Amino acid sequence: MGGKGRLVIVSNRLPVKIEGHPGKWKVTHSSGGLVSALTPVLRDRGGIWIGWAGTTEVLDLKTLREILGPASKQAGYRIYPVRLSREDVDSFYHGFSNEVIWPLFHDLQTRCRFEPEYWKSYRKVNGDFAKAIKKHTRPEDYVWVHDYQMVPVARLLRSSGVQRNCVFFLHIPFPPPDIFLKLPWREEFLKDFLEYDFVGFQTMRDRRNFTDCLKALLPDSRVTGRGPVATVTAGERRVRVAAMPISIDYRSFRDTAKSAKVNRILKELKSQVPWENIAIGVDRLDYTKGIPQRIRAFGEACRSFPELRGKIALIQIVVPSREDVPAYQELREEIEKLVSSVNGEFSTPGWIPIHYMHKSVSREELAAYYRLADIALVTPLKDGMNLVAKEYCACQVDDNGVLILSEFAGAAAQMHRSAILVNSYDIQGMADAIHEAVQMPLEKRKSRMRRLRAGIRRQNVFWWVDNYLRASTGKALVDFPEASMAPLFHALMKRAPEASTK
Ligand code: GDG
Repeated sequence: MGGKGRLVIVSNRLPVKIEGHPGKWKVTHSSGGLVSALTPVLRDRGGIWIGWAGTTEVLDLKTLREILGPASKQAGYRIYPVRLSREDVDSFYHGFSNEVIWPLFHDLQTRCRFEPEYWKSYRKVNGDFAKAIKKHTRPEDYVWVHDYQMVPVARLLRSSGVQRNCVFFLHIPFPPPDIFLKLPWREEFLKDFLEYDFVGFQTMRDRRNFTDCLKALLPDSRVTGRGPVATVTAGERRVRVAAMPISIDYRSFRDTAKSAKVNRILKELKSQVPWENIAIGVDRLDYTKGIPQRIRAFGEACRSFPELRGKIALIQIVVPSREDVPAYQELREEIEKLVSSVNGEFSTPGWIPIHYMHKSVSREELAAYYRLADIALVTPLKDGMNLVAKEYCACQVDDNGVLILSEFAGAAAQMHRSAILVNSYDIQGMADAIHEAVQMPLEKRKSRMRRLRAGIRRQNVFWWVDNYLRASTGKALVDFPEASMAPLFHALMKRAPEASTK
């Protein structure tokens, strides 16, 4: 790593997306965990973000840059778009990424469609990303590639004769061998990971699954070292593999939650949903998030514990996602049927058990909902991390809330001691957990929430990126004299004393 290297983030989606039509282009923020986690980091330190702007309209690069220019200026870092055609989006994005890797890596292999065309398109689009990296970066830059849509980038870059410091982070879980081995292109895909200098996973479980797959498919590979960072040797490749749980900008969520604007929204919400116990669910529309199971569990809680009726409400926010994929449309219909069935069974004049919203809310509204909720239901069937669990806690400025957390979320590895852990497939178990949360004495709620918040405050997103940089480059942040590093360094310094105070 040279001292002049810039941070280059590469991900399928840019943090902004282009919508509209010629003459009326609109640039909006994209949502999702990766963007939520990385935006504060680049905003603080500058750098480059390379990705797709979410439109398949045939726009030349000059026009694309013109549309994105103001957003890039405002963001404080450079945004370089990669163009994708409609066919690319169908086969690479909806196809290989979301109908093969996404379900397979969330242990839902029966949802996979192993189409050979998808694989070809996946590699072609990754080749396009490799070309963009070649064009916009310098040899001393630090290229940080993100997530399952972009695995072959390092190999394709290398095979085109370009040398870069390339590291990778997988935001989703890595499956165990009995599931991974079903992938028709398993060996090549696994070898793609080994083309990076450093590969980060969310949890030790994911890293172990990865090294178990290596042992199964590449018997001459060796894993050495214990602790969060180990070394894999396979043929001529030596790659460090690590468990590095992602986090949130704790301070920003906490401050938003305390702001006058959020207090105003909260006051209004309290008058609209006056029940003693409010539970909240916030998820992208996705079958991995366990939304139908959660709604059934909430109905079961109303059935099994009649004393809850009239006293508890669930607010379920479902953010539209992958709307043109039939499986997601079916999921939406399933959720809406379940909501109306529970509401039909239990509503009384003046009380509706489930308040369902299929829309995205502003960050302030989100913080107000988090504050309003006495209980968070974070119950994915499987999740790399789940940032909602951490955001909910950061916004509990009165230390009041109870977190009900799926044992299959990566977040459980860090939060299991002070959350109520559930098996998100166990409807009765989740209903019992809701009852337990309602009954939990205030002091117990507070001491658990304080512990959860202290953990996230310490291990926030800046801690994550600092750790990642140290582990992947072998240098501390202060060893990078590049000016663009300074803002992050200052951000870290500002945050350091806070860890010991509140
Ligand atoms: C992937 C992995 C991993 C949601 N609704 C609204 C809104 N959101 C924001 C949340 C949160 C983000 O979206 C969702 O993050 P998750 O972590 O829950 O999930 P994925 O999108 O699936 O992300 C996941 C993550 O990457 C990071 O590594 O944790 O496991 O699957 O930040 O707040 N934000 C606003 N309005 C909404 O309506 N403003």
